[in-house]
Formats: sequence, C-alpha cells, structure tokens
Amino acid sequence: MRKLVAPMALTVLVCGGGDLEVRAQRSMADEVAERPAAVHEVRMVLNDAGEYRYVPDKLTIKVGDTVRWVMVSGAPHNVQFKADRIPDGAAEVLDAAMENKIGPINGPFLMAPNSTYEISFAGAPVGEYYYVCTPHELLQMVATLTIEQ
Ligand SMILES: [Cu+2]
Repeated sequence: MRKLVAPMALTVLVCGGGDLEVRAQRSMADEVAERPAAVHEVRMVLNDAGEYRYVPDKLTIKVGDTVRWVMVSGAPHNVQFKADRIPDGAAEVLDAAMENKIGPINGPFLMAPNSTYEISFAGAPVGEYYYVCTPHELLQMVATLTIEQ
C-alpha cells in the first residue's frame, strides 16, 4: 500500500539572510535514481589458518561504485586484474582508473597496515572481474568482483 505524500511534507526554512528556502521531500524513486556511489571495502589478510586472502573474495557492486582494498596483514598485497577474465572494454577503463600501476591493470603493492588502494568503477562494463594478488596468486589470494548496472 502506497502512502500519499501531500504538500504538507514540504519543509519551509527561513534563513539568516531572510531568503526563503523550500525543501520538498524527495520520493523514494528519486533517491534510488540519484543514489550516491557506494564505497565497498575488501580486506587483504593473512588469516589464522596461514592463508592469504581477500575478504570478501566475492563482491557485487554497481557501476560507479568504488572498491577500497585495505592492507590488514601478510603484506605485500596488490590488485592485479586478469586481462582474459574481465569484460570486453574493461581493461581500458581500469587502466585509466587505477593509480600508481606497476603494469597494465596491475596495482601497486601495499605494505603498511591500514594502507589502502581505491578503484572507481565509474563507466566500467558490467560483468565479472577476476583479480589476483601478484605475490600470492599461487596461494589462492584471488577474488571475483561482479559489476551490475
Ligand atoms: Cu597478497
């Protein structure tokens, strides 16, 4: 059942300068349409079992969101996308979005605890992005990021 939002939902504020500011409450639809880009954290850890891992190693985000990788333990870690396991056209977007790369679609090593690396997925093609930690790929420090519209 949908509630009616009447003009009484308007809030009128009188500012110091005497100007009148009218704020209309926005509908849910507007909020969704103008949803701000979210920031998602992925921790890079050496866990209690002695395993190098991204946590979480499966993450779904929206186009325009940002992922922030956080170095927790077991450094060095980085984020290296695999060119043959990302959507068509993604490599160009990633290369432009990734700072301080050590190679194509290959991010820098994080050494210090709490150091971070961020990538914005603005304009990124939807699909699955497989990435690895270069030093720990063979130790299964690998992950999949799914980008949705
Ligand atoms: Cu690593």
